[in-house]
Amino acid sequence: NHSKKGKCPVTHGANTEANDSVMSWWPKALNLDILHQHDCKTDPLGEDFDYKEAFNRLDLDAVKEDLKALMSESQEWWPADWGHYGGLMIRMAWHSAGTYRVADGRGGSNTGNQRFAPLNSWPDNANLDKARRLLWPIKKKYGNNLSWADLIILAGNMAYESMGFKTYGFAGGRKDIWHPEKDIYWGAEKEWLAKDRYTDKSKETTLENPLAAVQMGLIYVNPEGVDGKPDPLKTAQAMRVTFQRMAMNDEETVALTAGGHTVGKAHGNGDASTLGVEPESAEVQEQGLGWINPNGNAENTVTSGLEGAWTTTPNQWNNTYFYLLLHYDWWMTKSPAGASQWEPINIKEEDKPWDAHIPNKRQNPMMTDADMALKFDPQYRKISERFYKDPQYFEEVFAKAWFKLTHRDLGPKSRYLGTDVPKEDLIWQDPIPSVQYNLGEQEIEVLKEKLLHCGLSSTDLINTAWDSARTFRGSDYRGGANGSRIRLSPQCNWEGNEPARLQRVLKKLTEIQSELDFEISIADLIILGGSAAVERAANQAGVNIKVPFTPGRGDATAEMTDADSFYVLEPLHDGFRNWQKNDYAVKAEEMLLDRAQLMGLTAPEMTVLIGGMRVLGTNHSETNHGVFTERVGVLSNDFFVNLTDMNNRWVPISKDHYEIIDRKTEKVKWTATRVDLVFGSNSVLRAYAELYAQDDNQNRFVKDFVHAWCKVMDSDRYDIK
Ligand code: HEB
Repeated sequence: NHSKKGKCPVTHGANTEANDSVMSWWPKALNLDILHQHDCKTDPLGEDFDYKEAFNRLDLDAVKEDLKALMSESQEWWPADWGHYGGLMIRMAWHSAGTYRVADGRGGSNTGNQRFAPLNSWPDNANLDKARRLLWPIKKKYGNNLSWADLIILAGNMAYESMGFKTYGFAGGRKDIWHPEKDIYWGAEKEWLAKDRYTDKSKETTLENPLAAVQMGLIYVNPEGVDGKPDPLKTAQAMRVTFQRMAMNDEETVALTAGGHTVGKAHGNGDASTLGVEPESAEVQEQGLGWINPNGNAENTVTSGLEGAWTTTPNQWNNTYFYLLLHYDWWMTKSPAGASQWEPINIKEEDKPWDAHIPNKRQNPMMTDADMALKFDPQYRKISERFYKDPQYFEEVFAKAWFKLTHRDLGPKSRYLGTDVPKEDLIWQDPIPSVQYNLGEQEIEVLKEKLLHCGLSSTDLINTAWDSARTFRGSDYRGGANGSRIRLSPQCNWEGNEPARLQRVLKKLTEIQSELDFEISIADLIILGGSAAVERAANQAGVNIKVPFTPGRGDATAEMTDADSFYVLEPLHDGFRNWQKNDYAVKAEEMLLDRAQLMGLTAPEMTVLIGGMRVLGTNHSETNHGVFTERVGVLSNDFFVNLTDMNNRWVPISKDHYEIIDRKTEKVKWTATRVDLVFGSNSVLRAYAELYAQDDNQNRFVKDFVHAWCKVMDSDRYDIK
């Protein structure tokens, strides 16, 4: 596209535009960049910056007062509807949180990613650039102590508070990123609002997983109906699927939608086609704003294209949403911008909201197809009627659902910051009891000896530790070894956890625990056992190294565990243990990469872990794939030495399996999977494999393995970080 480059009078040799990446020649290559996003070079605050400390210095009450005041300080460049920015701020907060999906925990409000593409330019996020710009004076004032990510959610809360709704609480702790995420799969489409996310177009339930929005560029569902065709019953199905994908049940879905649309309005009083381009495409003079309206704003604002408020009093919290929805009949009509929307039949004059900008003029309220779904879908209807009759119950459910929506991806309560954290434990926070004991060096050494001579093999100890820790995902901070939920259903029955062996190990560990004259949790024992076995394996390789262990993990009970919400953490593959539950369309190495990214590993860490796990003999169901060594159990660099040895050749024997053959003798030496061989074939991974195969790097290999091992074991220890 850029023939202009050749003609450029000033030589420039850098690839300065996004699609000039050298890898665009090989679009199917593994994108290892996802392991190295948000590195220290993009972050101007540097590695020493501690957001936890910074946030704790913040005068949260002062910020809250400033935010409440801002709500009614209308700015000429973007006049507030009814003199109040509440609706706009709440929509911004909801769209920031609403990208979360349970399947992989990615998306959500915890990074401030709405500042960047693609989210800053999604059609559904139109005019939220104005909301963030309105907040800039507050961000500027409180600076590093208040991240954009936290500010966006807090602004939503303060919008509600300033309109008379008491929120359930607020926790800080969302650290900003400084460039667009590379890991999140938002869908394969190359076109906004395209229609190809369903394997079966007639079934809303066949929405491609993990996606939680029905079309590219939307947060959830199309407000004008599925594929833009109004049909509240169909829309209800699409809502059910998308809200479930973010862990919301029917009651929460009705509460959120109604509570959201109790305030604010939709904007479509004009011709949407005259709007300027989205922020990411806009000219420099627009200064990061998009969707510029040639007809000005205020009463002419165009956002979604729908036009009107939902209630009589759009800048006050009350129950009129359900009154209007259920009391009146509604008919299908078009907004001035031509969007499909529902309007009431024979509405009383005093039930109409005032115009948001023109004095003394009343307007019809409106409903989106999604609002009508709350009236026509039988299950939603029941809930709507209950909420209508019992406003206080509606408030309670909405307050908790809003808190969950805006905090779910922040992780467990131990990550929450600030004075407004609700005291109560909530089941979706995966609570873990804190422990009181403190173990000394001597007790730890005694325990290690016991564990190494209790009759369990090193493999038993290492695998159990690994399995209990590997569920961790940095996307929403769920999973991990703390809580030892591997003891509980459903985890103890997951095929990936080899239930029979797991039971044997847990039984032994419980025995050991009961014989001690001091306290230690099973969660700690599991990790200590694995780490002691790794230490022994390192020593057997001739490297004298200590594997650090930090006690303090608690044991959760079944009552503290929302068992139904754990299916998303089940490993369906684990490249580190060379295993796949089924045959998948996605290549094994891509699944490994996805997992490594969720675990927060770098490419060298992923590499060294694979090489180490193979020679330790940790494969699931004791297969020998990739175990390129004669000394199984010794933490040697043999995997890399043999993988890179040109005396061998590699022959495919089935879709995912290979034989390693001695070129001279033609004997089969070992077998391997794609996950093993990718470390010799991918040019970047091979570079790391060669590094660890080098004669001078055996010590480094062991040191790096131990470091990466501990990183995985401690990945959920927010109490010590
Ligand atoms: Fe909503 C607005 C849709 C949910 C909150 N939304 C809105 C609009 C639309 C919608 C279309 C308009 C925009 C403009 O401006 O134009 N939503 C929707 C849908 C759904 C929803 C489809 C699914 C069902 N929301 C929701 C939720 C929430 C909300 C959940 C929260 C909670 N929204 C909201 C608000 C608003 C809106 C607040 C207003 C804004 C302003 O005012 O500006």
